[in-house]
Amino acid sequence: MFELPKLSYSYDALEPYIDASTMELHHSKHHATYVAKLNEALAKAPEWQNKTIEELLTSLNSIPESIRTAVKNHGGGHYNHSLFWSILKLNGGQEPQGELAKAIARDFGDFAKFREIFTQAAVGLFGSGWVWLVADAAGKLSVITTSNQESPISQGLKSLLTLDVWEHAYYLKFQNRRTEYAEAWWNAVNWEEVGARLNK
Ligand code: MN3
Repeated sequence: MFELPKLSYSYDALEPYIDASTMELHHSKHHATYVAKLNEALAKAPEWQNKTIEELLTSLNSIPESIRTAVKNHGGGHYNHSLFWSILKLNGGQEPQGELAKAIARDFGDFAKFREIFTQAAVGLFGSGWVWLVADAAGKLSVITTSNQESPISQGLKSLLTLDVWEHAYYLKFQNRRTEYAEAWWNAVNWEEVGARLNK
C-alpha cells in the first residue's frame, strides 16, 4: 500500500510564495486522493502491489489494461507530487551550486536563461500538467512539459526539478495569474535537493 509522504516542513513554510491554505489542500486532499486511488486500482491486480512507484511508472505497458490508465494517472500523481514537495523548502531560492550550476550553464547558457525557458514553458503549457528539468541517459539537461499526471520517468528521463501547473496548485492565491505563481515559486526551490538528484 502506498502512503501519503509527510512533508519535511510545515504548510506555512513556503509563505508568502506558496500559501499555507493551498499547501494544506494540495497535500492533504489532492495528493492523498491520488494515493488512495492508486491503492484502489492495485487492489484489483495484487501481483503489482509490491512494486515501487518507479517500477510501476516504467512498466506501464505491462500493467493490465483494466488498471493501466488508473496507475498512469494516480501513480503519476503520487510520484509527481512526492517529487514536487521534496524540491521545495523553507528559505529556498537563490541559485544552484556545484555540478548542477555547471550543467545548467553548459546546456542553457546561464541560470537566468534556464529560468526564463522554464518559466515560459510553465506559462505556455495548455491545460493541466507539469514543467520539468530533466536529464537524459547521457546527462544532458532539458526543459520539458507533460500533460495531466504523465511523468518523465515513463520516458526514461531523470527528473531533477518540477513545477505543478494544475490550477489546484495556485488558484486560491493567484487565481488565473499563472505567471505570478511561477515567478513566486522560484523563491521556494530547494537547490541542494535538485543538485543531489543530478548525481542519483
Ligand atoms: Mn497538484
